[in-house]
Amino acid sequence: MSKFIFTTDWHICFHQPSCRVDNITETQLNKLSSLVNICNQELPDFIIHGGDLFDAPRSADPSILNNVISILKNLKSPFFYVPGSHDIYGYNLDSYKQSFIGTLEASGCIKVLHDKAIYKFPSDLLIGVMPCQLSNKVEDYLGFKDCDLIVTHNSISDISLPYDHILIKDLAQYFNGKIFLCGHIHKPFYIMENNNLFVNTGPLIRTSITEKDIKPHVAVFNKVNTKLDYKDIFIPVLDNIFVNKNITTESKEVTMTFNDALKDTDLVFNDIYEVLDHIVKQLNVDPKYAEKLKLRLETVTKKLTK
Ligand SMILES: [Mn+2]
Repeated sequence: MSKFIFTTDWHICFHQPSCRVDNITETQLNKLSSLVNICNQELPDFIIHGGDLFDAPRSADPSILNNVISILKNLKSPFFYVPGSHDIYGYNLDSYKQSFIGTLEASGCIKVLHDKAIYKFPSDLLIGVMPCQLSNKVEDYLGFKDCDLIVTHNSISDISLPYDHILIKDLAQYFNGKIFLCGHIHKPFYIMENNNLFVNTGPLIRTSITEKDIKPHVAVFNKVNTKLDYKDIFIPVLDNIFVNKNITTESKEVTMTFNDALKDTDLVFNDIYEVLDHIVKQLNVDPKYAEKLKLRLETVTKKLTK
């Protein structure tokens, strides 16, 4: 029997996100304490984190890091960590050592699983680890066929995305009875495909207006032989923390997401408006803001083509 908790994409940030009106430092430390309490009540054999613990590799001000360390030191279960895209510089996975994640590892709070490899875990579970940026191809996962769990910080999605990703249906056909713990895409899901369970718990700290409706939670798994039970435990959140009626701020957030989504795309579009339409649909952007973006794009296009 084994019991474990999956959590991912905490995105603890060093600056106040423009879309939130609470005191983010205070809120995120409270949230982290709630999460640690939940873990200590559940007492899993281990906790596994899917990456992006902080929103950026490091900050000049280490105060939040010290607070995070003192909270995580209270955890009663071992805490394993798979590096995410926000934990490293450029595409250099080794650079996590210079990030706050490296300091957390040195403090003994977390154990970083930094290589693409198979690890033997408490309760004899075999875990295949795919840290960030290492793969967006199904073939790269085939070495994990004997694993019980696969943890990844690459884009695994049920719908096609405007950047590199693997579709769940393409990956699932090579596996049977596995659990895929997915980070990176801030979209919570439980999806069964070909007798495999794909899980993403989404972010803990919502740093963008597009994440407003996400309910932060951890996933608790109980595996007895081949029988698997799982449940979500929700982290308490404050009400009304998002800026309302501030079109400028909200459209700025959407524009930032838009810029991110444009990176590394290999889709073909006939013009910039098709790109916009595609992203607006993928991200479920409110039509009001989509219209605002379109107007902005028209203004820029006019200026550039003068
Ligand atoms: Mn992330």
